[in-house]
Amino acid sequence: MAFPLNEEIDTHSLLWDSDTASATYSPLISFKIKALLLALSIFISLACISLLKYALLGFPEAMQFSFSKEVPRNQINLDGIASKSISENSAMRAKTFALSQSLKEDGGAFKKFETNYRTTWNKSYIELVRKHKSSFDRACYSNRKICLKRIRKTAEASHIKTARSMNLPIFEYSNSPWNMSALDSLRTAFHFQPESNWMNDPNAPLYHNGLYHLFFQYNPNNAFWGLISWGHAISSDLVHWLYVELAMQPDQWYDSQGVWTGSATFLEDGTLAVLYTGFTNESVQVQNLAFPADPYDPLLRKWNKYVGNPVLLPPTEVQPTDFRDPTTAWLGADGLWRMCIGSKLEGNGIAILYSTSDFINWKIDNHYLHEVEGTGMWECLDFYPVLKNGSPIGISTSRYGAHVKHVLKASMDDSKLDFYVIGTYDHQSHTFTPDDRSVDLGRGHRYDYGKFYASKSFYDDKGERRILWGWINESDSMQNDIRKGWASVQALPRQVWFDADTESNLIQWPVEEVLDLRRSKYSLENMVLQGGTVVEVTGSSGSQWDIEVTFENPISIGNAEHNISDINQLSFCGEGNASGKGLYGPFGLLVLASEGLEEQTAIYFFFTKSNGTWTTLVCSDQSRSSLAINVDKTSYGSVVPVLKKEKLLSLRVIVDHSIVETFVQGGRVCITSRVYPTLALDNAARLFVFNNGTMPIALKSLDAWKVSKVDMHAYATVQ
Ligand code: DQQ
Repeated sequence: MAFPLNEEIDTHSLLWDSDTASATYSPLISFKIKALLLALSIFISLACISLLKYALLGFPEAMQFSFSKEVPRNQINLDGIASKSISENSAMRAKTFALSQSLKEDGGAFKKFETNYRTTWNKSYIELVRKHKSSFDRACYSNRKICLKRIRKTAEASHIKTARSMNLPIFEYSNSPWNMSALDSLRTAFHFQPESNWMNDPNAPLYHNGLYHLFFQYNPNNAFWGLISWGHAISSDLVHWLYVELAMQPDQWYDSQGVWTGSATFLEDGTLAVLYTGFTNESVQVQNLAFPADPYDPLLRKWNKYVGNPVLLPPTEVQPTDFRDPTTAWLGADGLWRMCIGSKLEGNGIAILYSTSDFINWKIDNHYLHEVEGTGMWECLDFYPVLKNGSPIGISTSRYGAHVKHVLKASMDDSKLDFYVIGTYDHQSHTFTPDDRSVDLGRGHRYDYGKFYASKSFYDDKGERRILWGWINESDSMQNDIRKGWASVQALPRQVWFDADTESNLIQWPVEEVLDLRRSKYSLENMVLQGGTVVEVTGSSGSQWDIEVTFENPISIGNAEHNISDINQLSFCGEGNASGKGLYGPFGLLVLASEGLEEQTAIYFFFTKSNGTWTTLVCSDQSRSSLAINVDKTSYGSVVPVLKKEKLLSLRVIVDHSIVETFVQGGRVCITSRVYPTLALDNAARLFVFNNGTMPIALKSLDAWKVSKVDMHAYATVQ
C-alpha cells in the first residue's frame, strides 16, 4: 500500500502492517487507540495518587482526609449553594453583558484612564521596564534592591536610545533633580508600603488569631495603576510588616479587569468573609465573595473566590461602572446582615443599602442609607459606631444603642477627598440621620485636609479600638514613580473615636505602637519666639521624626482684646503663606528643611478675626518644599476647633522622608502632605521652629524623637 500523496501525514498515526510489511495510514484506528491510551493513563494516574495517599496516610486516615476532616467551627456552610450558584452564574453573565452595552455608550472609564495617563513615551518606557524586569527577575532573588536599581538603569538607557531613534520626546533624566540614590531617599522608613510597584486603597484590614492583616490594591508589575490585585501583609503590632503572597488576582471573568476594593466581616460563627468589587471582562462593576482557603492558617495566605460569584450586580438605576467598594457588614436586631455600596445617581452621591441572611443572597433596601446632592460618585464607603461619651475605646461594627453615634465616610471620586459625617442610625428603620446637615458629606469634616484617600477602618478586638487606614498617593510625576520603582504609601494606622468635647468631630491619633519606634529625643522648653524668628532645633538633622510641640494659645491669654479690625483671611493657607505676616502667626515648625532654608515644609498656626471672633487655622505649606519643578506643591489647611478652656495649641508632626503627617490639637484635625525635597534629604534635613507674626508667641515645649527605620520584607525570606 502506498502512502497517500497529497495529504499531510501525521507521523504519529503511521501503523506498521505486519502482513504487508509496509506502513499503513489509518486515522480511525489511530483515534481509537489514542482514546484508549488516554483513558488508560488517567486510570493509572488516579490509581497511583490513591496508592500514594494510602501509603502516606494509611488507609483509614486517607478516607478521613477525603470525607470527614473536621469542618472548622468558623467555616461558612456552603452546602447546596454552590450548585445553585453555578446555574445562576450564567444568568449573571448574560446580565453583565447587557450592562456592558450601556457602558460602551458611556465611553468606558477605563479607556479614559489609559488615554490620560499613558502618553506616547510613557508607553514605550513602560514596555522597556517590563522587558528588562522579566530578564532580571531570575537574578533578583538574592538582592532585590540592587536588582531593581539595575532594571531601572538599563531601562532608562534603552529608553533614551529607543526614544531618540523613534524621534520621541525624551524624559531628560540628566535634568532630573534626583539621581537614583536621591530617589531612594524619598522612600519612607516606617510607613507601610510594598517592596515595589504601585499600591492604592487599603482593603479589608482585620485582626485575626494574633495577627493584623492588611490587604491593599496593588499592581504587582509596575509603579502605576493597572491589573489590580490584592496585595497582603501581616503584622503583630501594626508597625512591622511581612509581605505574603497576593491574596487575589484578576483571574475570573467577574474580576478580570481588577480585584477592586472590599471589606472583611466576621460572621456570627467566626467565619471570615470578604466582599469585594470585581471589574468584569465586560467592564461592569459587580460584588464578589471570597473566603480564606484554610481558616486554620493564621497567615490567611490563600483565598478562595466563591464559586457562585458575582453575588451582586449593579441595580438598574445606576451606571454599571458606578457600583463599588462594599463596606464591612453589620448585624441587625432582626438577624439580618447589612452593608452598603457606593454609587451615584444624577450627580448625587448615594450609599445603596443591602441586607442578607446568608451573606450570599443580598436584597436591595427600599431606601438608600444616605444621599447628598451634587457630590458625585461615592467610593470606599465606611460605616461604624463610636461611643458617644468620647471614650477612645472602640466598638464592633454591629454595636448599636443609645450610647453610640454612627460615622458614615465617603471617598469623593471627583475631588479625591475623604469626608465623614456623624449622626444617628435607627436600627428599626435602618435610616441614618446626620447630626448637622450643614456639615454633611462633601461639605463638612474631612479625615485629613491633605493627601489621604479611600480610607477604611476596622474594629481591633485585641486593642479594643477602631483603627483607620488611608492611602497617601504620590504627587510627583508618573515618570518619577517608574524610576523610583514604587508609588504610594499607607498613612500610619490611626485610632479613631468621637470628640465629646466639641461633640462635632472625630479624634484621630497614631496607634500607640508607633511610640515604640521613638529613639533619641531633642527638646526645647519655655521659649518666646519674637516675630520674625527662626530657630533650629539643635541636633535635628535627619528625615525620620516624631515631634510634639505646644504653644501658649495667644487668644486664651487675654490678647483677644487687641483692638484690631477684622482680619478675614480664612483662605490664608494658600500658596506660600508661611512667609506671610499676621498678628498671631504664622508660627509653627519647618520640617524637611535644608540648611539654608531653600527647601522647607511649614506646618503652622494662624489666627484670623471676623465679626469680633477669632478663628484658629492650621496650615501645611508645601510651596517651598522642593526645588524640583514638576511636583505638586499644593498647600493644605483647615480651621481647628479650639475650646475656651484650652490654654495650649498642639501639633504632633510625623516626618518620614517624603511624608509629613500632622495631628492638630490632640487629633481634631489631620493634614498629610507629600513632599519631594532635593536638598533636604536624609541627614541633610533639619528642623526649625518659627514665628512670622507680629506678636511674640510662647513655645511651651518641643520634644522631637528620632524614629527608627522599620524593616519590612517578604515573609518567605525569614523562613
Ligand atoms: N480604587 C479601587 C476602586 C475604588 C478606587 C480601584 C478608590 O474599587 O473605588 O483600584 O481609589
